[in-house]
Amino acid sequence: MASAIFTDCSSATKAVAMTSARLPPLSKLKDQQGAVISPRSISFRPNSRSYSLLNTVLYTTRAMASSASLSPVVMAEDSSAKIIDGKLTAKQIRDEIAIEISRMKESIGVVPGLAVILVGDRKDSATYVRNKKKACETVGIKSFEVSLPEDCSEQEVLTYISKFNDDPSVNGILVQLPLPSHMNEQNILNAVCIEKDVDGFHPLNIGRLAMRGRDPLFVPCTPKGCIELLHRYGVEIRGKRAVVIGRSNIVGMPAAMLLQREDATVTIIHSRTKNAEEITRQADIVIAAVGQANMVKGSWLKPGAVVIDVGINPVEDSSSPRGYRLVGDVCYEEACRVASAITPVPGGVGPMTIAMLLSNTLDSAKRVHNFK
Ligand code: NAP
Ligand code: LUD
Repeated sequence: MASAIFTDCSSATKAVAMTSARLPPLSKLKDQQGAVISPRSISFRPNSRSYSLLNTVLYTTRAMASSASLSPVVMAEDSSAKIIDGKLTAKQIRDEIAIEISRMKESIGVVPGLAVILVGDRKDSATYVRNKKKACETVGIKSFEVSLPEDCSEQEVLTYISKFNDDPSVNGILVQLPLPSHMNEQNILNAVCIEKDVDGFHPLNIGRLAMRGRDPLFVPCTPKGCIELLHRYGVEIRGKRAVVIGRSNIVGMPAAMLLQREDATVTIIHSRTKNAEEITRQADIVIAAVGQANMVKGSWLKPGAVVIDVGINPVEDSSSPRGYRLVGDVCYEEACRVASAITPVPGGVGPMTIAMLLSNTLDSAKRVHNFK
């Protein structure tokens, strides 16, 4: 019977039944190094079955100056994949941004402003917007929030966008997606002026991202966060084979473009792709942005691959106070045994999305005030 092979990497529904009983909790992850060495470079070991990392070269940038306060690298007890810690990295980035914003305030007397428009009452969207607002506060960005009811008109949203386009204290405008189905997403995204398009979703910004020799004013936050993690963890992209699973406008497609701009050889997998497993197994870098809990199994991965799991999927979990917990698109426990490094869910790409939004908003304010 199917239940005999249930693991936490079964489908979402199956995962529910077995989760708490079979999984070592994250609290059992053990610290293998005493010293702070994260982030460090991760090398690909395509033919190795002993998945430990090579080069533990320290990554020393100004960004890392604050790393003295980081906790040591943690590795899962029963595996050797390095955990790419998005929560920690996002905190470092927020600290860097806060310093820049203080410098800006002292020097020219202004702080960046971000306007967020939320339509409807989706719980997940409300959580993300609340977290974005909180993150703005921690770094010194002034936030403006508009919450509109589910049944408001497209025109009302457009009116707010126009008002924020004209407001010089607003440097970034974000319309939280998805929008209610009666609205035309394209009309709304097109209305944000490209100089304030901190989501990077305007077709002009996406077009520039796609073209060689052109640069967008802003890069979409989630894919930018994925690449930032690869950079900060010293993962080489140039010349590597990358597979992006998913081709959405907000994650998969721009992630593939970014990887290509970094000289990776990129394959995109989507719902009509045949042999997704086989194609994924050729990749040195896998970015999964599908929205299917635990779809990518350990057997889909080349030993030593670096895995960035964008997926955020709620699965029922009666042992959790919320009644559910979040899992990625990648079966984490299996992938940990094969990959050389992996992002967890939660605590991986999600916090980076918000950090990149702050970064884009700061860049926007710097650009308009010609502040270096
Ligand atoms: P989306 O718009 O639904 O796109 C999903 C993509 O996956 C589509 O391109 C779809 O193919 C493809 N796909 C679906 N089922 C597939 C299958 N069985 N095999 C191969 N490809 C398949 O989703 P999204 O907005 O990109 O989000 C994807 C996931 O990332 C979700 O879990 C979302 O919650 C999460 N997310 C996380 C963050 C973050 O900050 N961590 C940000 C955004 C999204 P087709 O194009 O052929 O339909
Ligand atoms: N729309 C986004 N819609 C949804 N997770 C996000 C997101 C933070 N216009 C616009 O912010 O960039 C956007 N622009 N998106 N998303 C998803 C997408 C949008 C998703 C997750 C998180 C932003 C996040 O912080 C936490 C984590 O992964 O650790 C978990 C949060 C929790 O619910 O516990």
